[in-house]
Amino acid sequence: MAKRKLSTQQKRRVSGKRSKTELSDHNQPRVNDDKSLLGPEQHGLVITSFGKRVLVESDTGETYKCAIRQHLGKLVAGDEVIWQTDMEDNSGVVVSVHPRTHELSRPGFRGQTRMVAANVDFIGVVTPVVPGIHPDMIDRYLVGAKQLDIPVVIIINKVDLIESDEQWEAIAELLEPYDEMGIPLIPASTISNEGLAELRSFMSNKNSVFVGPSGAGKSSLINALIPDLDIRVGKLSEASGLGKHTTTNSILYHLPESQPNLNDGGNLIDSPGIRQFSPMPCSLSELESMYPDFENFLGQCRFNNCTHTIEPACAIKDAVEGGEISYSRFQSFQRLREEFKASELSTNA
Ligand SMILES: Nc1nc2c(ncn2[C@@H]2O[C@H](COP(=O)(O)OP(=O)(O)O)[C@@H](O)[C@H]2O)c(=O)[nH]1
Ligand SMILES: [Mg+2]
Ligand SMILES: [Zn+2]
Repeated sequence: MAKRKLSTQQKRRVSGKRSKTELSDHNQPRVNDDKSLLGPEQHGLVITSFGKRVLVESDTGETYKCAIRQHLGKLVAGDEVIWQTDMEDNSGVVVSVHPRTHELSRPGFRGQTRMVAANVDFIGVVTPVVPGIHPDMIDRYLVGAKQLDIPVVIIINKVDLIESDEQWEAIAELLEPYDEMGIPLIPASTISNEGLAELRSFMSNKNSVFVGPSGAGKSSLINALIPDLDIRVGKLSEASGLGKHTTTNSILYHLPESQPNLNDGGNLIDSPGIRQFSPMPCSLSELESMYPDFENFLGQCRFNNCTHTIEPACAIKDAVEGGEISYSRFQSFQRLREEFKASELSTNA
C-alpha cells in the first residue's frame, strides 16, 4: 500500500509550527479538518454504521470510529474498506470501499431501498414449526436469494415443539420440494441445541444473515451461536459512544471458532430490517428461472408467453396435476407473478 508523503501542512503539524495564515486567522491552533495527520492506508471491515460514521475493525482486531470521505456514500456492516487512522484522536477516516459482491437491501421510505448488509454470501431462512411452516414465505426468500445469487439453507426451527410422528411427516411433506431442489434443510432448536453444530458448519468463513418472520427464533439462534453476545454488544456501544439500544442498523459479529485453533470463524450480520427482505419485481421469464423445479417443463406450453393460468395445453399446470411440481410452489409462483405485474402497472401509471 502506498505510503503518502507528508504535505507541508502535515510536516508543520508534526513539528508544531504553524503557518502565518493559521496564526493570523485565529490566533489559536486551527480545528482539524479531514487533512489532519493520517496514518498509512490499511484494510478494514465495517462492523456497524451510525449517522454519518462507521465503526471499522482493523486487521489486528481493534475498532475505530471513522468518518467517511464524502464521495463514498453510505457504508454498511460487511463493507471492506481502506482507511487511515487519525493520529491525533485515535479515530479514523475511510478513504475507499472495495466493490461489493452482494448488497442486501430492504424496502425503505417511499419506495426507496435501504441497504442493510454488504458482501453477504450465505442466507439462513428461519421457519418455525410453531405456529407453522409457510411455504409461501419460504419461496419469497428463495426467489430473493436467487436473484442475488446467494446460497441458502432452510432452518426448520423450534423442532423441540414437535409432538408426534404425524407432525414430522406433515412437515417433511411440505418441505419435500426443497429437498428435491437440493436445498439443505436443517431441523434446529435452541432448547435442545439440535442442528446448531450443522448450521455452524455451513457458516464457516462466510458472511451470513438469518431471515424470517418476527418470532421465528432468529435472535435466539444468534445468541446460541455467539455465546458472549451481550459482552460484545456492550463493547460495541462503548466504542461507538452510543447506547445499547439506540442502533437500528445492522451489526456484524464474528462467530467463534467451532473448535479451538481451527480458524474457521466467519461472521454473522444481525439486522432488524432483514426479515423484510423480499424479491425485486422481475419479468415473467426471469421469475420462471427462479423456480428450478419448473425448469424441465418450461418451453413446452402451447403458447410461448404462457402465464400458466388459463391457457390450454400448459405444461406447468399439467406437471402440477401430475404431481411433478408441488401445488404450493405453483401457488407461490402465481402470487409473485401477480404481485410483480401489479407493481409494473403502478410504476407505468
Ligand atoms: N420452543 C422453542 N422456542 C424458541 C426457540 N427459539 C426461540 N424460541 C422462542 O420464540 C420466541 C421468538 O424468538 P426470537 O429469537 O426473539 O425470534 P426473532 O423475532 O426471529 O428474533 C421467543 O419467545 C423464544 O424464546 C426454540 O428453539 N424452541
Ligand atoms: Mg429478533
Ligand atoms: Zn404454461
